[in-house]
Amino acid sequence: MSTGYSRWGWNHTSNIDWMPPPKPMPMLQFAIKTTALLLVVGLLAYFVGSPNDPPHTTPATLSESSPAAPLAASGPAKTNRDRAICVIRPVGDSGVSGTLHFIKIGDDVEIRGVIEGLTPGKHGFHIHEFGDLSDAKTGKSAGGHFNPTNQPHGRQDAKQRHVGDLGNIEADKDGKANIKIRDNVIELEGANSIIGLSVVIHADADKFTQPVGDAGARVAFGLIGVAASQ
Ligand SMILES: [Cu+2]
Ligand SMILES: [Zn+2]
Repeated sequence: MSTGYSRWGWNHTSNIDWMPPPKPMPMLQFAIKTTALLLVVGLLAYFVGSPNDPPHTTPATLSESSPAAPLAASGPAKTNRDRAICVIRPVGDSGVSGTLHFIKIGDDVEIRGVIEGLTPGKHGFHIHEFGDLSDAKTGKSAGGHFNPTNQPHGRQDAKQRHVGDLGNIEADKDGKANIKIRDNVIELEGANSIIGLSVVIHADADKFTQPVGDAGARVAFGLIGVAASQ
């Protein structure tokens, strides 16, 4: 055995030998010694620690993790982006509220729902660019019309329109609007996705004038989110 290896042991002499190194210890030798020491400490900790609770930890860990495994395997791995929902809440004290469902049908998205508390007649109905409902006094936090393609404002069926331009909804004499609008511009995925944005309902009719249709104040809005179920 060489001198270097003889210092490896855990005997008294070798310890004394390297504790106050008479000459600078070669880095490799130091590293080996440190590693060996850590290894021994680690192994000791392992062998001392594990017999204390052997039957408990191992099966417990197994039984805790085993229910999670089938859950993860059978859980919804797909993205559920063919339905969205928007709960409409009043802006200010308008009292306008309702729920809208967005259903992907082929290349279209159909919007269905009922809005109540409106004044009878037509009301501008748009997707606005932010899902920010923090300003419920004016609705301004929702930003402007969703316009990712940088087009002028327009009718729903116009060639040029904001993606968010969905025309008007119409309330009956009781202030109730039954909504069924089919659109082939808005989407629930991709560049024209409206998920995370907002629906804004206006006090007046959208007159399709520039820049945003002159539909007046915002009377209700809601955040568009992924729907919970199919
Ligand atoms: Cu609007
Ligand atoms: Zn617009």
